[in-house]
Amino acid sequence: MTGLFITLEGPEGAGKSTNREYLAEHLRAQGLDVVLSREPGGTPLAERIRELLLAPSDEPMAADTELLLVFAARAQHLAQVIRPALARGAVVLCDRFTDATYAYQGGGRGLSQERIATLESFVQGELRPDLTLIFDLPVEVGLARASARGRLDRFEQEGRAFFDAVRQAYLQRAEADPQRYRVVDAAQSLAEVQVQLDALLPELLERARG
Ligand code: Z5A
Repeated sequence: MTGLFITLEGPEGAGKSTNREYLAEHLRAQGLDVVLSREPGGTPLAERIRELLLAPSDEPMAADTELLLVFAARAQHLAQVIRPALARGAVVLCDRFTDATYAYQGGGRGLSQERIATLESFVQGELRPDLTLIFDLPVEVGLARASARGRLDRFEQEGRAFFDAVRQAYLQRAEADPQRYRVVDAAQSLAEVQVQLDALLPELLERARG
């Protein structure tokens, strides 16, 4: 039995965590086994790698170091959480996955798609998300929501051009593969965003039930 792997993507403050809970509640109400996770992180060891990635530091982190740390955390997460959950038939709802690598390390840092794709195949083999929801919103709206929370992490301290490139990378990926991606207008109110998700739920349920 194989489960369903759904990832939630988008820039900071897009509402991924909030809406992951919303979707989980609805899927569980239908009797489905739902596993919530996030990247970087999702296991104690991967969460320690997350701390390294997010903590502001006086020593600049090389872009390749960042890329390898992201995939190191992912390898652990896949081994401990994602693959076992999918193997028992669960729905995995994951806040960010490899699309974030293409968006942040590819779009934002300028690393080549080929280099990322090589690591993607090495770490994931054939595994890709079945469905990816991209919560899209203008950069300034997301940054305002993120900065309202207080201290900014290492990524949130980047400038406007970085986040523009991240957003464009996400939208290009969605455009290139409409089968896998659904773009949600995350600039709307939370209630309006959830109306958009309600419209996607029948498809999610159908796919989860195989
Ligand atoms: N990263 C990477 O570089 N490469 C990778 O491969 C991966 C990750 C996997 C950590 O991610 C960082 O890791 C991330 C990219 C990098 N960079 N940053 N920054 P993260 O997911 O932990 O960080 P985040 O995206 O900043 O999380 P976030 O700001 O919490 O975003 P969110 O989960 O999308 O939003 P939220 O927590 O649900 O909502 C944020 C606030 O907005 C909250 O107060 C909500 O109540 C509010 N909100 C949500 N929706 C709405 C609407 N519709 N209207 C008004 N207010 C709203």
